[in-house]
Amino acid sequence: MRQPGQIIGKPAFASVADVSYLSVHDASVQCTDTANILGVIGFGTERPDFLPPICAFLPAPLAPIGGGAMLELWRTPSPCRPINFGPVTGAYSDHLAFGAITLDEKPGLCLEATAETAYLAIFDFLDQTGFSTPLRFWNYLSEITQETDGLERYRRFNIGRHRAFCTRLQEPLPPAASGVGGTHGASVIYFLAARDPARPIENPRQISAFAYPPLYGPQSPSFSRASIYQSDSSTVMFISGTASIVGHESLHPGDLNRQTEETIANLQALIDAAGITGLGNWSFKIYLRDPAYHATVDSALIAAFGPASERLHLHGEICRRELLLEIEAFCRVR
Ligand code: 3EB
Repeated sequence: MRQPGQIIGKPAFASVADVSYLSVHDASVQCTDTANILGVIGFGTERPDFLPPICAFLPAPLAPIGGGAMLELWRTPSPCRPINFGPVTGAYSDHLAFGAITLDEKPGLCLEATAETAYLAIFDFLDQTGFSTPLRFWNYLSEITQETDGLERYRRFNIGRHRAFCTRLQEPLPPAASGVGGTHGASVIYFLAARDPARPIENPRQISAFAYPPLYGPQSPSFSRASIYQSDSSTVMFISGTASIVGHESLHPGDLNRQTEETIANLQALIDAAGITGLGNWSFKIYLRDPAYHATVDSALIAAFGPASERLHLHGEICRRELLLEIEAFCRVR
């Protein structure tokens, strides 16, 4: 029999943080106790009715593919409390904090400045809460590949993020992240943070993103390819947004099947590089330039990781025009 609070299809052990991708209905059925909700992200929905106003909620500018609205739910084994600081809204429990911010893009202000201001506010939140180490960032930017005054918005974002990291990031390497273009609405950033750092992991098949040559913009993107976070009770792996890039080059432009294979080879390389055994259930978020790619990518992921993995497909713009998809992952380690 299912225990209260146990997540269907998931192991009964309590991971330091756990994610679920659920329809609004399934989430309302499962979340009879909302005390353990660290944060919720809405795809194709505003705050759902079942979620108490004190729970941290962020509507994301990406639409789910293949059905109705979806929620990304981060839960922890211990109770969560809300915490807001400046423009950052979030929550924390024993080991982790969650936070979210919507970028305030004012006319006449460049995205470098807006991104730097947002990240500085995030670092203020981290300092204030004592969860001073960011573990994982999600960056969803509107019109990500659009040029303004001769420079692409993603490249401008990289400049602003880097400036904030230079002055405030305490770790020598940037955390894992995803960077994807939204299809509607304002740009947002959300994150998980801890009191102690994760172990960053790079992909031997790829040049580190933070070492990309200037071909991809005046400032390379600040993120690690993956990380392992170990608390006293459990270990989890975060894999950053991963695409069909080998070295620093995009491979197989326009070829969905081969980009999917290359992306899965990169995910596999990161898992191998992590050198850990006992990897448990996988959760994947799949960002697709065209919703029609859904079936191809989903069956390739099932073939590689099994049908028990959790998969959320989202319609988003990838930050390089030639890339058709990007996949991120979260894994509980036994
Ligand atoms: C890449 O490998 C693809 O800017 O935070 C992936 C993950 C990508 C994170 C980011 C960008 C970011 O360069 C794009």
